Amino acid sequence: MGTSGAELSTKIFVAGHRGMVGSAIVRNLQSKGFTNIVTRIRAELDLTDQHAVQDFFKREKPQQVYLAAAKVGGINANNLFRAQFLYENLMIEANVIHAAWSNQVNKLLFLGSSCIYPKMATQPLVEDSLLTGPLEPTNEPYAVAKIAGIKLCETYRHQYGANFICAMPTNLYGPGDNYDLKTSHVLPALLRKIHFAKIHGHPSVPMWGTGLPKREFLHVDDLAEACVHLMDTYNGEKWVNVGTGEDLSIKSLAEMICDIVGYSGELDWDASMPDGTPRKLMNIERIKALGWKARIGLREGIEGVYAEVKESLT
Ligand code: GFB
Repeated sequence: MGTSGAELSTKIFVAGHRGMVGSAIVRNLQSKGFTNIVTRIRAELDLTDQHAVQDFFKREKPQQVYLAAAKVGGINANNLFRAQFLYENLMIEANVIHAAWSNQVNKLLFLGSSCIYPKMATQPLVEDSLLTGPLEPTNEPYAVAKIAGIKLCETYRHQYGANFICAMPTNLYGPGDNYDLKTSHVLPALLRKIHFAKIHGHPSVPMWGTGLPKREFLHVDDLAEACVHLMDTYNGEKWVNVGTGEDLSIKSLAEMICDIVGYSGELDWDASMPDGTPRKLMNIERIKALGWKARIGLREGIEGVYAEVKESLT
């Protein structure tokens, strides 16, 4: 293995293994032959409970931690459940990062989000644009929590020498996504809505916003590969953007999904729903220089996901 010295028997805690990101990391580690992966469902370990997290780390003594546990959601969930997005994410990060340090974890990878960058930051978003301007209001609580997570890793590194690193993924999709239309991200929402309109013969599909904002989408299996690669090879203080380097408008995404699903009706835009950030394309020079790039093209990735979930979408 690489510079982090991970052997296949390294005891690895994947926090959030039931989520889309955590489950992809577990799949990736298993495919590489890692044999000592520790996971806990929420009923066994509530990550917002400081004492429970401390007890767990004391008992299990993991050597590495992937911190993929988080309260996440699309623009509507972020906007509505503002207190929960701030409180739960702060608690999870503070508890896990502190317990990892106080129980001598060798290395931890914290997962953030592209929404940490200012709403009007220059595109593509470079890592150094953090805290240079105001955040997008719809997801400010989530972004503030994720920025706090980065700062925890940075300060535990400075004060205690902890090897805690951070990855900042762009918008993600893939197996295990959330298809609840009230709380989901845009890509699964569009797959479900457009599929529904097709099978019920509806002439149009209700869409939120103007369709003009641009987003970058990364398949979660590509992200998992990036995380395992960073854990293996990267020991830097600076957080690392993870994306494809390409974006498209929400309207173009919707048209691509109509094409994949085989739907030829209209898109009915509801401008009373929020657009969110106009654009958040990642600058991915840093991770490219570290030897990683995305492999799954957007169309191919959506086709794969659609084939998997099609039967269950109603
Ligand atoms: O993935 P999403 O919900 O969140 O995408 P963000 C929102 C964009 O898609 C907005 C449009 O421009 C919406 O107007 N959109 C159109 C829809 N139709 C729909 C729909 O049916 N559902 C949804 N959800 N959107 C999230 C943040 O921002 O990005 C999180 O809230 C996180 O904090 C995540 O950072 C990566 O991309 O705007």
